[in-house]
Amino acid sequence: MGSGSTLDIIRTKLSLARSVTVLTGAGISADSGVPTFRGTDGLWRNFRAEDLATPEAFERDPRLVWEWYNWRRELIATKRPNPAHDALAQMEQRFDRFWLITQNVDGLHRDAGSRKLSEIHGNIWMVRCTQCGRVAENRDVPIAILPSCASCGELLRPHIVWFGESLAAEDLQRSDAALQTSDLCLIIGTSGLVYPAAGFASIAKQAGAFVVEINLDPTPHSGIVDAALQGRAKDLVPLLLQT
Ligand code: BV8
Ligand code: ZN
Repeated sequence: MGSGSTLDIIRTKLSLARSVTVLTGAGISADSGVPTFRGTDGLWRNFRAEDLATPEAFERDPRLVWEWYNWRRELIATKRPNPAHDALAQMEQRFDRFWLITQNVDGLHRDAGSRKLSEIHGNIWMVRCTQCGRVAENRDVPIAILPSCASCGELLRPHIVWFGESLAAEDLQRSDAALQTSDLCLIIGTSGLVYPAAGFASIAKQAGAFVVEINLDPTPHSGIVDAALQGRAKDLVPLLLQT
């Protein structure tokens, strides 16, 4: 099917939907200038996210991990939501039952005005004490290395879910509830490689949702989705809202 008819089908599904769930990944922020993880710009000093975003890496070399996060904080601090983020914030207003699940830690959905939102991998502007567990917002760019807790003085870590760490139970429950009850599920800008998020499209599909993938390239999801639009999120997502 040409993308024209596919787009019409998706628009019709959206106009009839009573409950919409959206999952986003780094691809939606690529158009804001935030590097994706597995694209050509996914490396930093020849490390990969899987090497640095782990409790073991932080245990071994907290300075190196904080330097990586400082590099990303400095970069993300200058980035703004793009029309795809804006369109999803508008979509939230149009449906009584809408939920946005993001794997991104850049905070751009929140900046765009999204509130019905689960940041399932955390947020780069939040820090957590390794000792007393206190969570606080910290927007220092750069953050002093090594940062210490205002309450107990112990070492702070990013309040981000690393590989091998569990997602927050509340985020998992809220995401599952949304996926189980949605009749339309949009999967935008994710390579579908990282679990449990990579399994979310199947959950929605099994629950009877019409599942749509928006991505530059085919992904492991492509085999199970009901419709796919190939292209940039900033160009395609706003088109969904045009009647
Ligand atoms: C868990 C925070 C269980 C870091 C992230 C072996 C050892 C240890 C663990 C595992 C293992 N094997 C499997 C696992 C589980 C592991 C996992 O799935 N690993 C993968 C690599 C195989 N998962 C976990 O560890 C998770 N926890 O399973 O816990 C458990 C249970 C009980 C007890 C203990 C543990 C935790 C996963 C969270 C990891 N943290 N981020 C940080 O960001 O600082 S994941 C990281 O990848 C980011 O969050 C990112 O969002 C996420 C996924 O990547 P994508 O968002 O998809 O981005 P990517 O670059 O890959 O793709 C971009 C896509 O966009 C592409 O498709 C591209 O085509 C497209 N695109 C590009 N430009 C555009 C576009 N599309 C549209 N428009 C454009 N312009
Ligand atoms: Zn503390």
